[in-house]
Amino acid sequence: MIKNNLLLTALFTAACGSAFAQTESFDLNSQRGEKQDVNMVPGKLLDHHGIVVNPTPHNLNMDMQTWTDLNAGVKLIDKAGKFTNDVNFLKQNAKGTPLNITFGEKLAKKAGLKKMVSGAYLLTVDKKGINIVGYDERGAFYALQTLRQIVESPAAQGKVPYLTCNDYPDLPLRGVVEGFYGEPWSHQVRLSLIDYYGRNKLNEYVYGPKDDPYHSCPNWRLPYPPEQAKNIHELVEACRRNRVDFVWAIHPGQDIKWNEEDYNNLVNKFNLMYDLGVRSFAIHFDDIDGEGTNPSKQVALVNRLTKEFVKAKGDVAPLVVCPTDYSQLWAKPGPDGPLAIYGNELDPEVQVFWTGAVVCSDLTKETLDFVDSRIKRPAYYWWNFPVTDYARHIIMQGPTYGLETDITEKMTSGVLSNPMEHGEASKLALYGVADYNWNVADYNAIDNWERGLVDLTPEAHEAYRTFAIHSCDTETGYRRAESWETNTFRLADFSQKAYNDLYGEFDRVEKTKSTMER
Ligand code: 14T
Repeated sequence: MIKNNLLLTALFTAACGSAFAQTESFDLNSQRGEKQDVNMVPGKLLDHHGIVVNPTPHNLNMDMQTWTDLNAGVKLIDKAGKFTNDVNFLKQNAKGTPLNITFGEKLAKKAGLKKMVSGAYLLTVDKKGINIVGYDERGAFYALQTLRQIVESPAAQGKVPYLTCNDYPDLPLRGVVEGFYGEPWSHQVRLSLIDYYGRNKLNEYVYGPKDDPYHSCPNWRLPYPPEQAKNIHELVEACRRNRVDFVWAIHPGQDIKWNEEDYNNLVNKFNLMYDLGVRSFAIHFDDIDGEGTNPSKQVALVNRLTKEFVKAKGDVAPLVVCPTDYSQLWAKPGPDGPLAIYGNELDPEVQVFWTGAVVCSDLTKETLDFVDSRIKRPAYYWWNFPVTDYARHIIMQGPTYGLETDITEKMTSGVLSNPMEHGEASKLALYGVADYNWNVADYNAIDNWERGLVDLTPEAHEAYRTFAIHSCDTETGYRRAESWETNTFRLADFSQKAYNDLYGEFDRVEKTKSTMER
């Protein structure tokens, strides 16, 4: 539980648009200036001719006249022996269609992959069979996800059209931060979500639930109890299977002392996590006050850990850090401000989180310009959507939108979504986050939402849609379009038709629960 509930309630309300103060140091006027416009959802429904792939591939060319039937099975040729467990969606048969999987930079160049980045792949289906060349192992795994989605599409049913798919991700870091206040996700929900990340080509899961006492105060210095340690090891393994990087985050800032003892406490905890299999780490300095907020000390700590832990281990990824000034709402802009200190002093390999103009806000070039010029690197966008810890009455089910579609990897290293404490119910939003990160320019929020509803509830998508369309807006926080197909009912303009329409919709809403449970 949050220690200071009252303070946090005030914090949440302030952050997302009312007149309460966060702390004395925050500027109330700028908080009042926060927009409460409800923007319409961009995009439109497309016809996918029965073949649905998420995230939307770059360059998928299909010859719908010529198909290969895989119902008899495939003959797996997997020289590296890495994909035995990834082809379970196909029957295997020594006399079946050859499915050849290779990966590596050299092979990728030779095969003509369009972008030499982690996750890129070339998938072809022709008379010789199915051929996959990944830029790396992750890329080959993604090619299999594309193949699986095509084979499982309504128009395919175990067959696959001749095709070429020369595909790659636009943004390098794509994923989820379990970073909300409230009940952390259960182990089961986490495992289910990790599979979902893999299927949708998300590659990063930052573990940082605010109310895990071993992540934050008071127990960040202590080892996890055995049962929880075992679970974390299992999460690392699940991430490995899904080619997702598991990033374990620590939130030590509220009571950290800038001395040797606490430095050693931190390294000790990292070592315990390393022993559980963790190879990527983050340090969150958000939502704290006092000594811990000192940006020079934060930077010195992260640099020292980079040298004495990350580099010394040799197999640990560059660190990720969330500065205390993570939003433009209170970030001091000046040349000596915390972000400038990060820019001037922080090891250039370290990723830095940023939430945008306010705490829950749209991804814009404007806010990235602001932060990138100061931190001197592309920010890592911590997107506070669909998190609802500041509006706990709602299950957010609206379209994933509010992300400008001309953003490049030079401006952000990627979008990391902070979801609801309701993990399963967050999948619909993550379907969009995955799509956006992979193919920014083609992102179509409405179409993504419509596809997501069907993907998650193939047999009950109409009922799910009815529930979802009326469960989008926070009303006071990050405003979202809601009920956009329902006309406002005004008593003054009463007509039998208006009455019947509204009554019919209420009737459908009432039935969603029983339909979905069937
Ligand atoms: F680290 C950050 F980028 C961040 O967003 N931190 C928290 C996050 O854990 C929380 O889920 C999110 C949405 O409520 O916002 C941040 O928490 C806040 C921010 C505030 F401005 C809590 C209270 C605030 F007043």
